Amino acid sequence: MGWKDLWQLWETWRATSLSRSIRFNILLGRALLGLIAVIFGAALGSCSSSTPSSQIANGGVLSSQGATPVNLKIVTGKMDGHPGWPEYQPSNFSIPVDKPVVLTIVSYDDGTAPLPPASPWGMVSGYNPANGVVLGGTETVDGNQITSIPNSDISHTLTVPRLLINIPIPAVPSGKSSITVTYTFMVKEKGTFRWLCVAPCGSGALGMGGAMDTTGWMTGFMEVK
Ligand SMILES: [Cu+2]
Repeated sequence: MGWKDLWQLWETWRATSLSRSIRFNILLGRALLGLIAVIFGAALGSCSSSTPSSQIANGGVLSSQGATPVNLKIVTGKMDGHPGWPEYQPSNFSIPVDKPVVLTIVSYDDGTAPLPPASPWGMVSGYNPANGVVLGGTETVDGNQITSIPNSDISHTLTVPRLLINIPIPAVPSGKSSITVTYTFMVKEKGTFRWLCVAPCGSGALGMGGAMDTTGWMTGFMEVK
């Protein structure tokens, strides 16, 4: 055995032990990743189990049973003493975080503020995994469950852009003095979220001025706490 052979032997041994240690490290890495995945999965599991599964059915529609009631009304400009300025009362409201809420909106407004035919704001929505809204998706109008209102029948909306919440409110039909809309949802993130009406119910040529343009009338804040 000459120097070259010894050198060759050393190189071979080094190469195999090196690749062994790399292989070992990869295995160790995989085992650690697996362990992290298991722990993370368990944590996620325990988080989602804080929401009773019986409250979420039909792809996320919450049951209104046991939900916290929050009541709003929409009055006309005549009623609030500012003709042409319809108003949400109250315009600032709060809801509990991570709990089902039934929002009831009683509107006395029989005027429409039609949306353009292609507008998506006639559809009820309320699902945004990024912000943790658990739903929405349907609303009731005088007790009937619906998922959209024809754009030509819209009077107002309560829209929370950051949470992808959209609650269309139809005009009060003739022969009735009010219309009642309910919307059941849950927000899993604390914060102060601006809501607004997206139907052109204000003043000016486009209907976007006045009440539409003024916080406290057709726009305000929902606090989740
Ligand atoms: Cu409005």
